[in-house]
Amino acid sequence: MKSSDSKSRHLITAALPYANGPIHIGHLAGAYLPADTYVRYLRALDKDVAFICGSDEHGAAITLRAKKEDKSPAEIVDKYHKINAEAFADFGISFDEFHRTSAEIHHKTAQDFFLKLNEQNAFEVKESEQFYDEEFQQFLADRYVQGTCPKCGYEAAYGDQCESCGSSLSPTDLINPKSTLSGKTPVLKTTRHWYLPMQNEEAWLKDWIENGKLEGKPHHDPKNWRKPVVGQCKSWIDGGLQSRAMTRDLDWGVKVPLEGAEGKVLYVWLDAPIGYISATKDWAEREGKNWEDYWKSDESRLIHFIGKDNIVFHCIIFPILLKKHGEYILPENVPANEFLNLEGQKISTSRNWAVWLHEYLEDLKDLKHHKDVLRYVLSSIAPESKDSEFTWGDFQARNNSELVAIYGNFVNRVLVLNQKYYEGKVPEAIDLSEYQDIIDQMNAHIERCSQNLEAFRFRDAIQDAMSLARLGNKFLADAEPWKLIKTEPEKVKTIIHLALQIAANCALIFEPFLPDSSASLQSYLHLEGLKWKDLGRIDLLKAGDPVEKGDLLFSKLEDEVVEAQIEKLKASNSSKTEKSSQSNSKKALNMKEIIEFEDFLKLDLRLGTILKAEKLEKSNKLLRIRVDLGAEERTVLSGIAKHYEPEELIGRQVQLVINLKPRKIMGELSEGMILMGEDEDGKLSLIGPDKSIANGSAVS
Ligand code: B3M
Ligand code: ZN
Repeated sequence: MKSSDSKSRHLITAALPYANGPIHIGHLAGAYLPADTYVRYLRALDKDVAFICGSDEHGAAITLRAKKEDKSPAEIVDKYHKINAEAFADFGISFDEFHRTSAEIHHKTAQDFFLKLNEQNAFEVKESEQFYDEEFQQFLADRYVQGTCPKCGYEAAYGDQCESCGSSLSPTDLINPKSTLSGKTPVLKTTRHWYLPMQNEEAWLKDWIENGKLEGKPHHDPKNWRKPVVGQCKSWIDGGLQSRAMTRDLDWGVKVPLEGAEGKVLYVWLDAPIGYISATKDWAEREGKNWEDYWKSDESRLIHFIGKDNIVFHCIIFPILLKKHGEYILPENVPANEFLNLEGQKISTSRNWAVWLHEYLEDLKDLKHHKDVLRYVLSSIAPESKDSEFTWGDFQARNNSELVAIYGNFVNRVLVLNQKYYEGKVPEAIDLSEYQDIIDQMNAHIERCSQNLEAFRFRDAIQDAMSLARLGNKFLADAEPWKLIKTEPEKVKTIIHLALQIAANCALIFEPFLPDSSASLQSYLHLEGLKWKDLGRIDLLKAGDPVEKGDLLFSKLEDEVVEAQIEKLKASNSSKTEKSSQSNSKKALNMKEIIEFEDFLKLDLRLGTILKAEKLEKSNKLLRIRVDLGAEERTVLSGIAKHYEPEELIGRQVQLVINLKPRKIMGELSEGMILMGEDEDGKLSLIGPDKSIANGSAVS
């Protein structure tokens, strides 16, 4: 039996993105695009589906962002919730609900859930010493502490996780911990929290993950889970689970609804997954449905689409909470994706190394069906079994040589020929028997596509759909109806008839993947109300039915557009490098040997103003520079001709070493050295004073 037939209701969730920044292609490829494709497939199967998502508006990710933007957390979540909700809607991610965890119904749902667990004694209340920032008078949970990772030595690891090696950490594991609020070393202070003793749950979790069994009964087929997901879970369980605090000392979040817990909120990773439940309630109320049919019934299947960094929360912690609560179903599958890299580097928000969805939608809007193009590329390179890579060159190639040259070309050709030969009316099929092999191949591609969708293999599934378009394109090219139209008009009718049926099948099979272009094609063909079960039919169009000539489905992407995107990426990245190289203290400094203070004092450093600068005829590197040092003027030769035009330098104040032994360079005497900053790529930059200061003043 197909997994989609095993239950009558489908609850599909996509990770709630933090409302602390915009959505980029990594997020899309990780969770939202595969989820949307799957949901569209289920709807085409006429299934009862709830597609649930929303903004995650709590946790340190939000409060730290607020601090950075000098806004309140509420302003931050309002801003990014709006941006992201709009970008998802514009892109055609077809959520039934895009909720937010700041909603009242969510606070209530999360608190009730917590209370029920507390009544069942699911938590241990423990006192422990935690980091505290005395200056800000705040406990420092998770991302509020940074320090050196004890596992890999990365110096900017967070208190909950090292982003370099992926280890999960406690703040007190960090070497040389610093508060991210004050930058100071925190002190330890006693506090009380509610802990989930996860070590007590290992046995059933192991049976559930490894054998797909729950309380001895089959729950899901473990073979359907992705290997990296099962692998990560197993290594967590085998490494031994520990008690994890489910509350935090923070003033932003869902308040712990207990006496004596003032100033405490629920841990964001307790509250956020419950967000799926509150969002479902909100949707059900609006749609006149019963939310419990989706969360508490054996007739419902729960599927979580996430990125790999969320695996432990969705496969271990949330299932423990759901099971302890007692009334909820557990996920049937968690098809987590690996990471998408961009042009050879990790996507990074802080370095602005990303393709932002809202910017893509604007920048590429002249490209025909540009949303579908991004969907096509991201599905084709989906990081399902390992990390994958987005490059603009590959994006262009897939648009031009697949969408334009194969699918678009096929559809356009058959529609134009049909217009030309039959005034846009579907011709009769005189004898299809000669083409049985084509029909068989068509059905094979459709069958494979369905199987791949059932197994969450979107990368293969979209290629099956493209194989159908390729089949149509090749069929038309090989049959060459334009050569036969005079001599064998009956045969040409059959060819065009069959090609139109293949185009109609393309319009259906591509719908979950490329909804916009599919809708255009369906409108050209006047197809309405067809479903996935209609795929494979060769009577989707009847002889005599009118069809339009339509527009080209896709357009060529020119080099300039691609180059502009690459430039944009590099430019925004380099404007941030200054910051990132400071925070990325991991990079070796390659420091020279230690010197004595006396050695340093030997240098005579002064400030001077450039009076004159000119190129040296014999050199393309050197400039001859005349500098005013107050009491005297000097001529210095400096190797900055490639970095500055002489005119730019006049009037600039610079730092010089004035007691360097005069040197002859290319026959001319240089009486000092101008100090310069030099980056990794050898780019030079003058180092002037912050305010103007008398020429000849000492630098020390
Ligand atoms: N907001 C983490 C993330 O964006 C988190 C997911 C919550 S899903 C319940 O990676
Ligand atoms: Zn590490």
